[in-house]
Amino acid sequence: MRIDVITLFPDFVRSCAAVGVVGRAQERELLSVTAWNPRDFATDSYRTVDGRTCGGGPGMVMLIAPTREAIVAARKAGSGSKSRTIYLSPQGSRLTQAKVAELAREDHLILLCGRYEGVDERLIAAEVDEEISIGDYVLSGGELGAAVLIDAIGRLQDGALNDAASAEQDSFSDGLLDCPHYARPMVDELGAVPDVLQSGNHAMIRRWRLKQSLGRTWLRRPDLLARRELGSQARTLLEEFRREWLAARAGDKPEA
Ligand code: 4GX
Repeated sequence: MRIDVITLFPDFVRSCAAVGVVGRAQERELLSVTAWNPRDFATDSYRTVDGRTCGGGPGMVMLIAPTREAIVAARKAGSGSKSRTIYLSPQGSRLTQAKVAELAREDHLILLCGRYEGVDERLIAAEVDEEISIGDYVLSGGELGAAVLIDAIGRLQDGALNDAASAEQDSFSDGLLDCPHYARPMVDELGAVPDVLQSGNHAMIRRWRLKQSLGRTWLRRPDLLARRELGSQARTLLEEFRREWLAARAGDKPEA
């Protein structure tokens, strides 16, 4: 997969994409991230990339011409494959793991990062296929959003994770939060690893993990459970978790 990023801070995007799982995916040629700077496409001697907002008021807007030339260059660089152009902005639809999985199947993405008050609306109308927001807060530019997308998409490329099963076990891949994880020592001054994980009974371990996932989702993200139909085993496990959790909470209360 090819990802081109249109940004006034190409070094930041390159360095984000150079580390960890995504950096390794690039080394394995599963993914290639290229950053393009509109400033390199500006034609005046000041290499201007922004202008005052029309109608007055504070703030600057990224100019059509140099930004568009950068997009055109990125499209040409991905010769042949049709590309999908995404603008990172708080006005976009909220990013989900389902959207990440969908984008991970594309051959060529172009990510447009706005600075200042954003990009001229006419460029968005003409060149952007879709607006995505990484969350309901305001960043100073789209680069962190692009980095989030590259990371989440990059790790889903076939061969990027050393253990392919780990992608399937992620939080959200099945709409539930992840279960707790432990490593040796089995007993530490901070406590012991739950007995079931030491039992070697893999059916029991699977059952315990699903129960923990359901319980944590119920406690921390009930909105995720509300959107989803639970099977009969899951309902039983969640009921068991709830009963134990309520009993433990009652036991903690001094007046109980
Ligand atoms: N998820 N930002 C874009 C420029 C801008 C300003 C106004 C459109 C209109 C963000 C987010 C985000 C800050 C990126 C403003 N664009 N990006 N930038 N939340 O906050 O993706």
